[in-house]
Amino acid sequence: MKHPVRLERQNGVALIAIENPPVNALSTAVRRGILGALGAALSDDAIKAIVIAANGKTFPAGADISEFGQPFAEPDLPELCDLIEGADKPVIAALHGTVLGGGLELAMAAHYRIAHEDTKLGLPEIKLGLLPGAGGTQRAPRLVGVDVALDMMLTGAPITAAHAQRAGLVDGLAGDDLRDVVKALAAETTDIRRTRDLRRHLTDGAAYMARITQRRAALGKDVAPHKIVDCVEAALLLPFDAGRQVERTAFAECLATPRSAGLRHSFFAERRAAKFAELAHGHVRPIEGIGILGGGALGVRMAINCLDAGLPVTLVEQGEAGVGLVLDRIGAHYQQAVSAGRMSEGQGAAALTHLNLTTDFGSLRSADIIIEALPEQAGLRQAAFDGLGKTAKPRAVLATTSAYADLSELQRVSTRASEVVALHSFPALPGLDAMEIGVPAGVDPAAVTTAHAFAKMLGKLPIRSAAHPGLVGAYLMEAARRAADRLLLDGATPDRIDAAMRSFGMALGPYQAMDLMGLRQGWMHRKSHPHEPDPRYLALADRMCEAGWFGREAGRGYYVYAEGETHSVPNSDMLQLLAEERRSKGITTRSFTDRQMRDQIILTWVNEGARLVGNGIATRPSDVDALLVHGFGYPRGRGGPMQDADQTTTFQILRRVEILHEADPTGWDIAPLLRELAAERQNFGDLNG
Ligand code: T1G
Repeated sequence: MKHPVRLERQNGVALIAIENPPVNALSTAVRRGILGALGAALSDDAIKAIVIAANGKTFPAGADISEFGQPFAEPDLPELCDLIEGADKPVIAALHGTVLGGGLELAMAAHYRIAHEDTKLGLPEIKLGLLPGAGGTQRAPRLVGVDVALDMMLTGAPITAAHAQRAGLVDGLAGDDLRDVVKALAAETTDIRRTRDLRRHLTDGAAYMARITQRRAALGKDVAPHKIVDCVEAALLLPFDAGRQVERTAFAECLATPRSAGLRHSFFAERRAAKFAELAHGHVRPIEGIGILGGGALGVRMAINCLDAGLPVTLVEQGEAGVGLVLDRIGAHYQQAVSAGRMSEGQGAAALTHLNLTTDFGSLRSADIIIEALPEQAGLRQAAFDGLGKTAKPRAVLATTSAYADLSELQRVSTRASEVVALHSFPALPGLDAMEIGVPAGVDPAAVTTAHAFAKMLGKLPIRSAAHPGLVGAYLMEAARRAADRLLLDGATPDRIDAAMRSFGMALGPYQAMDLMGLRQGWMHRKSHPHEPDPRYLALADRMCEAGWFGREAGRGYYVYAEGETHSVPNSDMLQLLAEERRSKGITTRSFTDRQMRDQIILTWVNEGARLVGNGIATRPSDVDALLVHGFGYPRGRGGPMQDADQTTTFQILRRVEILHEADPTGWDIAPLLRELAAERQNFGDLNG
């Protein structure tokens, strides 16, 4: 392994150059390298000043997050920062890229900072449930004052180099000649300005404390924000070293919280999920035009996503009236965006100029990706793919939005087996940015990488599943529905279950989510894939669909959605059907606590996730987590159900599932992988490599 830190000497200036791609994270090896180079430079009488810089795309973007939770290795970053600050020769940091977290803390410990004009600087530790633990809570207030310091730490949002200069975080800006500018500056610098000694932002104690009090009053219940304010308060009230001790203790407390573990798990789960195996050898084809077949809710939403990403769209809908309706819906979306100030009139008009609405199926022939967004109607999708196989240009990616479609059948009818994938989005709610890409056997890697690139262009998190048939999201939703339905059968109600899951932190409860995504798809799937006879099967969703209660788009599902109303109310007719179902099965109802309902659903996801990983539909447990967080609104700070399960042991999880199985054998088909991991005393995290 190439040494991650190099020391160069020139004209009395030592350059400590960090090289640890991709983001120069301050791993143990990098910290050791900096320590060694610093020691050599300080002991070399020919060296008058020191520059710390980094090669590659950025100055260190933080401590190495993958090292947290592992046995600690010297030198620790706070001590290294203290040594840099304590150097008896001027130390200047040359900043570029995204200087974040521990990387910015290292820079703040230098005596001066010069940044490339495009640099972004931030303290995003709060996004990991942490706080700047290498002196940042003590140095930032001394450099930029209590307001900017707290803004940076409590929001985690980066600031521009120009803002940083105005605030006093950097001393100067440079262009692409940054390295030379800093070396020249170092050659003429003799003064040593230690951040710990700066007092100008600490002189008005009353004003400082007023800001501390004001910020503290606005905090929620999470630990890290309170600890950040405590540390910044200590920067005023205590000597520097004492303040650093307060910070050290506070950092350890944050690191130990399940929330931080969950957020750090999510950070890597999202990046792991997006690294499809095909990226290593498939190339991305040009994506210049998108074809969409079907102008229902899914097709309209997909068209808007594409237009917002600047992609020209040809959308085919049946009949002039249908085309007119689609234009009204898309036009209304942009009208609303303009009136809400989210875009200008010109932007709205420009988006619509990239939209070609037509009834002509043949207009899809030029599209690079064609997305079928048709309703779940027997035979409709097959006919569409038969037509696409005859119409689409060679090597056009043919995608269905369906989570239930049998992709191998679509490969067959289209005669384009190497180009067929699924592209499934989730309810249009904040944070639900997953796009599940279903990849059947025999697909060209270039088709997969092109679909992956398309998802990223839409700002989605691509998550791969080996469609079998049906996607991971569909199986997880069906599993949650089955588990929740058994609670309904025994006495719970949809609104109680939904409320329990929302109080757990889910964006939506399962029945709200089903109403939002529509009940028809699942119903059509169940009709075409009859389940094993099960005396405890609740036919409620099927009967609702027979009555046309398909969910939100039909105005009625588990809830009734009154026109123009912002909130929905439970569908009393559905509750009648539920009561009939219970009577027909001779059920004596019982009550459930929120915790019982929540555990039943989460354990279902853990068991189903284990089944999906075990049979290869999901690539790894953390993909199941990423899908539930970014597709279903599972609280990101918990990491996902598989991560939650790893807070105990698979042995204990198996025991709890076995107890549920004993009480309701047809409701629990224990995943073999869960048994294997429990027997091996392994956890799901062991499979996330
Ligand atoms: N540690 C380890 N790996 C990291 C990393 C980090 N800090 N940041 C990124 N990576 C990996 C990432 O997993 C991926 O790996 C690759 O780099 C590219 O990342 C003591 C406690 C810098 C804006 O929170 O915000 O310092 O998938 O896909 O879109 O006070 O990465 O290629 O194997 O995101 O160009 C504080 C987190 C840490 C910054 C680049 N720092 N990183 O975005 O690439 S805690 C952060 C980011 C800390 C101190 C505290 C982004 C980025 P792989 P990427 P990108």
